[in-house]
Amino acid sequence: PKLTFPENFWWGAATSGPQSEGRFHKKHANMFDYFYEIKPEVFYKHQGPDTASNFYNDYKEDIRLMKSAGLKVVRTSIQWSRLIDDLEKNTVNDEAVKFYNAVIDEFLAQGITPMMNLHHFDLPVELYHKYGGWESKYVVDLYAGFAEQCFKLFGDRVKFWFTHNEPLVVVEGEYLFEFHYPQKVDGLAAVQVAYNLQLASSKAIASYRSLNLDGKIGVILNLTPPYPATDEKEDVRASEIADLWLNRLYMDASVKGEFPQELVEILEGEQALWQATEEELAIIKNNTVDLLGINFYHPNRVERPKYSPNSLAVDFMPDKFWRDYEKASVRMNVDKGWEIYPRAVYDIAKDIQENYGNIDWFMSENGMGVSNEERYMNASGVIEDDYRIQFIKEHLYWLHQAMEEGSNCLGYHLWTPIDCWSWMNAYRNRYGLISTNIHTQEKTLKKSAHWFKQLSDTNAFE
Ligand code: BGP
Repeated sequence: PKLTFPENFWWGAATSGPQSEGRFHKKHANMFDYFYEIKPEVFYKHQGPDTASNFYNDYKEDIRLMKSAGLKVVRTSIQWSRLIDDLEKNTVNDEAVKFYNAVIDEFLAQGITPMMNLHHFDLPVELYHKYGGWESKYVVDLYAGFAEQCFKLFGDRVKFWFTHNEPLVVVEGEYLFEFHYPQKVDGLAAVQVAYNLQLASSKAIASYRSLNLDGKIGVILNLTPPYPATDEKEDVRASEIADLWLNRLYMDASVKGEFPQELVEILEGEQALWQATEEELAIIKNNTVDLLGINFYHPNRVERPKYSPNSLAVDFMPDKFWRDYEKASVRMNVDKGWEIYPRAVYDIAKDIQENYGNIDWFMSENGMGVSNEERYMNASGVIEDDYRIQFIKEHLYWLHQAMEEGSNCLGYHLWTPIDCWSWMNAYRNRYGLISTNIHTQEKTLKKSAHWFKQLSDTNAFE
């Protein structure tokens, strides 16, 4: 059957500054720049973020290619470690201002709506070394100052802003599971950082509103809908707790301005509740988002904890559970080890509709990471990624279904427009509509780019 989407649907794709620009002319190192300096061996094939996908030098050509792939909206991010010269005095770097102005103007000239995110795992590392990074409320205030600079400099042309990408991943990667620098395992700090990231988001929103700019501001959250692995009550309960910690903490605070009472009680019971003041809670209450970006990659199959946790917050985390979950009947994205379960898109949309006032939202990331993608290259150098087209179709099918039932979904963004660098995985998993030869930086539309162009031109697919 033919599925049709609204006329002005946001067909788009997402990337980030640290994963696309390259380190060229950057004054400060962010957390990942530094991590690579001290431990290159933990990155796939020891490849770091120095060149990324060379967007700093190639942005014109890249944006032209994005246009050819039918993208109407593109999200990237402004790097704090690039834009700000003196991190404490919050002064701007002229060359960076020139660069971001040129990028924004180029997007607009090509008829692409730029969306800007302000934090994509890329805190300037000095702020971690001096103050403990997101553990510190002083850093929260510095971040709000950086955000204000961005709004003032670019808010006349950028009409969609996001305060963070996946705050949960910062909490997990830096404070629980050791996959991001500083690789701490500290449940109490994790709880504080989760709160501070929320406070930072709310303060940035407050600053945006006080400037009276005519745009919208939100946050990008990765939702990993939990499904109990069995219907035994221990697994069902573990799944509820996972939902509180992974999803509701950020969703409730961002949309309703308060933290889920049940989670607060659990944390209080463990004497692990964050240090919150009345004044901060009022800022959170009064500065909820205009819209939500939701990243969805995989569901969680939650089982009761199997091990004895060595820190409090680990007890709430289902990470270990879903990593262990594998069943022959489940279709896996084998390269990532992530289960493919498109129906979760419908469940997410329904949840937003029923529990979050049907707030405006869009799918801000969804995608299929494939390693060794060159194996699908045809004689003329084009990657024939029919699996990606199929993947997108299946997710759109469920999105469409939810929209038919009244979900206010405004768009679908693929991760990512152009194959880019990605954290520990470096260049391992390719997600783009456009391929990058990482040696020559040559970029080529994949088969999916042509398909996506048609989708975006017609607002429909069969
Ligand atoms: C998301 C991040 C992106 C990107 C993506 C794919 O969680 O927001 O920045 O990294 O995951 O990740 P990877 O390339 O590691 O498979």
